[in-house]
Amino acid sequence: MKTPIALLAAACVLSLAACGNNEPAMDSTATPSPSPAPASTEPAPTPAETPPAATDAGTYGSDMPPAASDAPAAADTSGKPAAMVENCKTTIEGNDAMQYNVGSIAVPSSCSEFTITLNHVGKLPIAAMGHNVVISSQSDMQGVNADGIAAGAGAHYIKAGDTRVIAATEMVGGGQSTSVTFPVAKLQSGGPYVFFCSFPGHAAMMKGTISVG
Ligand SMILES: [Cu+2]
Repeated sequence: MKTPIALLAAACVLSLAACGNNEPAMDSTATPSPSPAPASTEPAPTPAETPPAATDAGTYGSDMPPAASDAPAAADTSGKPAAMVENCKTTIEGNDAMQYNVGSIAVPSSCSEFTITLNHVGKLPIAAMGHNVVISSQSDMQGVNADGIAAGAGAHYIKAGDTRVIAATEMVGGGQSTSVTFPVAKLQSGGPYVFFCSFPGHAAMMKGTISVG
């Protein structure tokens, strides 16, 4: 679909007179508008039309989408909201669609300890859709997760004595809750830090950032 737009833009460049005036060439439904602005914003079906078409059409070409994918790996690529934090505690949810309801947790620096409660709001049993919350540095996440999976369900998918684990809840199934409290000082060196679910296959989707600030 981008080629026709590009051609259209090119056509506009070639015939500035046609594009510059207020003739709604493509827009049969537009109400008559006295607006002096280039009236191309209303009928435009794609972002390619939003920049000033006359000057930029040639240089912008097709790469208009925002560069969200270039964000650092630790960023909240999920687009999920931040957790609600109150009294040095937060409650987050996991569901049967293998998702947390938040993408980040901001721990107030005034807290000496912090508590995370996980409510599994789904219905599936722990063996099929277990969830937990594990905190580690971002760089340790993959190793903690891999070793946790190797440790198995009986170990709640956390390797016993794993010193890379800053905090971890138990694994819970649908309708269950669990929580963990940990010293905030553990998050104040060597970050960035992440939280994730160590159930096999879940960390790819169930992860977020946790930071003190
Ligand atoms: Cu999970």
